[in-house]
Amino acid sequence: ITNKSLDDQRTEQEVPGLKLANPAVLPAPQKADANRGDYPELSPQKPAKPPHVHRGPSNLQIKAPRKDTRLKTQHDTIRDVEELVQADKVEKTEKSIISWRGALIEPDQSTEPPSTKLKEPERPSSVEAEDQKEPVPINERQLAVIEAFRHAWRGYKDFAWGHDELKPLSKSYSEWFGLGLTLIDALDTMWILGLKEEFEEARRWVANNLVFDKNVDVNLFESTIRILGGLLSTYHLSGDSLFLEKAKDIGNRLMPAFKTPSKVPYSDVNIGRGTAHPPRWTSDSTVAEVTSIQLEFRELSRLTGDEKFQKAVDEVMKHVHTLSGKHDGLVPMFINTNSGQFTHLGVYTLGARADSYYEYLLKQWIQGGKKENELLEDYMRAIEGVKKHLLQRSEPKKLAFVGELAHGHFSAKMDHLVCFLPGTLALGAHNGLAADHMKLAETLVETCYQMYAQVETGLSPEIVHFNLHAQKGHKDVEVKPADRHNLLRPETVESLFYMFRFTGDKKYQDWGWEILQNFNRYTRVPTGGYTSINNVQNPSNPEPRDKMESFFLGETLKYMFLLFSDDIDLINLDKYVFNTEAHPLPIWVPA
Ligand code: DMJ
Repeated sequence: ITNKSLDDQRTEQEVPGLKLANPAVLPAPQKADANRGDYPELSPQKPAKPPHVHRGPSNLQIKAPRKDTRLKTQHDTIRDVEELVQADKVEKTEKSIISWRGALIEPDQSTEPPSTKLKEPERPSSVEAEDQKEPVPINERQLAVIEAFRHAWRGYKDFAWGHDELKPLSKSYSEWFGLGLTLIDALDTMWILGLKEEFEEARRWVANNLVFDKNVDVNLFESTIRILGGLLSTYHLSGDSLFLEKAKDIGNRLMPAFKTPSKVPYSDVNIGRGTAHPPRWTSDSTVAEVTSIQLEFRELSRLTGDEKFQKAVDEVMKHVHTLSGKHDGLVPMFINTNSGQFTHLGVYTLGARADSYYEYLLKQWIQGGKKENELLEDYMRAIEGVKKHLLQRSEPKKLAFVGELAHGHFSAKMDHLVCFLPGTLALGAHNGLAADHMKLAETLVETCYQMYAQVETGLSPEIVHFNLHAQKGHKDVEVKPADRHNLLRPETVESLFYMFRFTGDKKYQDWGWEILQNFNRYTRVPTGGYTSINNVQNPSNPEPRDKMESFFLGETLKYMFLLFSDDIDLINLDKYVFNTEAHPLPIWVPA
């Protein structure tokens, strides 16, 4: 989620079949991550190798298709959820969490499909070694993703080149930071999809036109996950030091955000002036925002050998770890930059303003080689909190969903953003965490899919409300008029990707394929680009919003491409961890 307001939209109607909607109002906030304790010493990476940009994308080697796991029946699913909900009622004490420590890493609990568990001869993991592999043939669904990407890119190139976001209907652009956001967010996607020409052209823009010395306010979280994250992952994939230089530059310019009385960063930084400030109306920051910048800053320290980046973000995590105001590991949505305390206590969600806090707890733990116990503890405790307070079942299909808690009252509301959770749970289970996390992931990803399948266009709204009581003629999923927009978000496809990687069950690919087709049906603009829409319930007029978010290229299409691939070495999840904007960063101690 973003805090930005929508730019004024031009009302010119140029695209047959797509009608411009009234200016829409976007809901506000973002996501975040977690607490941390002791962290491994900074171990600066070896000096970067000479650039090898001319190498083709590392689309690795052909693997035997994995065995599909048994397809779960609806009955199995209901039983699993019942078990989980029951288990929640069983008292969960601090003790049980602590006892997980050390007992957690059980390779036998790994969710890797059987074929990948067979030990292969050790292969060197370096990028150079990947170079020598035969490229994997691209399958038809992946080709369809490439075609979609090219279509989106054409719109961006023709009407928004070098600007932040394409407005595909008005054939123009909008600026948020004025930093070519879509182009930077899309760099590693082009690399992974093998779009060499497009990549080289975008690289030239970065080399010649990307300048951070600008009097402009940027949001710390957004620019970290999209720009810093995008540059770092592109550096790793391409080996081109240009991207590391740019990453260092933006990283340094973001540092003033941490100069606050509490060291909890401000939300906004002027990257030209070196000043930072909170939003105009408050001195609070969003919890998710201040706790979901860690993967990127930690990696920047490792690459540069300059520990200031990691120190700053670690301080935030250590501080959040000790804070009171959590509810069985669940965190409030706001934190004050002066006092360092949580504010607006009593509201707990896995959606906007808290989401990536949970995601980054697990991912930092993985990034750092599974040594930082406080991160793991906080993650495990939070998932227990989710099960105890937020997990419910809908009627009539008894879909498991994650609702919200406000001052003791449960609300059956779920943001699409929450659909990152099945993927994160599956990633944790793959890394040896509790096996019931994988069960929960399976049930929740089914729900996220139903948030698409039960809606008229087959596209999910931004927010759904689940029915808790069976009513004749009512579906599980209800949509309020204010929530029926779709911003081309990635979370469900992201989770489908993880689920497919870890189970080999092709139903996840099929679900993703349906979603891609519905994006093509309802959001594709014939003259180039894709657009957010205002009404997922009206197939005859989905009311295009005239905006293509950068994460559609950075995340949604990338996860689609990876989902449709049977090659587990195409961004191997034992070597890379994706930041919350789908930019893969290396795991420091790969499995
Ligand atoms: C992206 O910027 C990131 O995934 C973020 O974590 C949440 N919002 C968007 C996508 O929905």
